[in-house]
Amino acid sequence: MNSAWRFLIVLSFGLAFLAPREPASRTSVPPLTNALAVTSLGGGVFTIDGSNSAIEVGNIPDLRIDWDPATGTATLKGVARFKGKVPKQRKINPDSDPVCAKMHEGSDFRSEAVLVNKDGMLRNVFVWISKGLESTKFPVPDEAVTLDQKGCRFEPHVQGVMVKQKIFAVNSDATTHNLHAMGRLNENFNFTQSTKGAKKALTFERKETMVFVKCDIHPWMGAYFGVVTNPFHTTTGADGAFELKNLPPGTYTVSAWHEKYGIQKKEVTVGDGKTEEIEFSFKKRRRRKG
Ligand SMILES: [Cu+2]
Repeated sequence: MNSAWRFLIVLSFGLAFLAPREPASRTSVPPLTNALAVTSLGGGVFTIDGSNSAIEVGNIPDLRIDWDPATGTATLKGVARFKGKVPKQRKINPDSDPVCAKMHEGSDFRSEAVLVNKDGMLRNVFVWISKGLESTKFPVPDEAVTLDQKGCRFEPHVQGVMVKQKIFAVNSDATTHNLHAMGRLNENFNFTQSTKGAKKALTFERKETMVFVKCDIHPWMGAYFGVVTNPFHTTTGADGAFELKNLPPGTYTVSAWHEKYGIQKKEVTVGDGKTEEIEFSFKKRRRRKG
């Protein structure tokens, strides 16, 4: 064995030791300190073997090229379908808060985890380009997104945002709400908004799909953010449809996530000026026997 090979083997072992690992639980990862931060910024990353299981080597310059909107000629669109018997959603009892109880008096107040329309289309599926745009640097959008607390729910229930994009947390209810983020890589902010009209600006600093936000006062309230590094993300509406427009032609992995039914990925190639259609199909996971 020559010395060059020996050097590479030693280097590989050393780097494998440093490589990020999937955290075993929400609490086991020190926030923002490990090599995942490098990946999350989407900066230039050296890989040892050229595969997707990248081994990162410290902080290196951002080698990405700036996004050129003139290249955005392609479209990906499709639907998220639900297969099987649609589960009945859990009924929510808001009586712990008289303001919430009053707002939902006489209504059928239920969980919005699984919303399927009469055509079997699934709502609140977060869809985004998860691979294929690593070499492009996208500006942070000027527009803010809003997470409203309205009718004792978070609105919207699922939405995407870019890293560092401004998020306004708003309270539209005449009662006190709390926003408690439960991300693994992002700061777990935790604050209350006690007056109607309260508004606070937030950002997520790290790529993370998904970040759960809950209200510690009303246990039925939950929302999800997909925090991504490109603007090609969306959430399926009541018709289960999605569309990603102004995409540069290329080959991409499109990911689709649902809070109960997990994540699905599809690889798709779309040409210059073309539209490709994709369908995601979600079904209830089987419980393992024994
Ligand atoms: Cu609340």
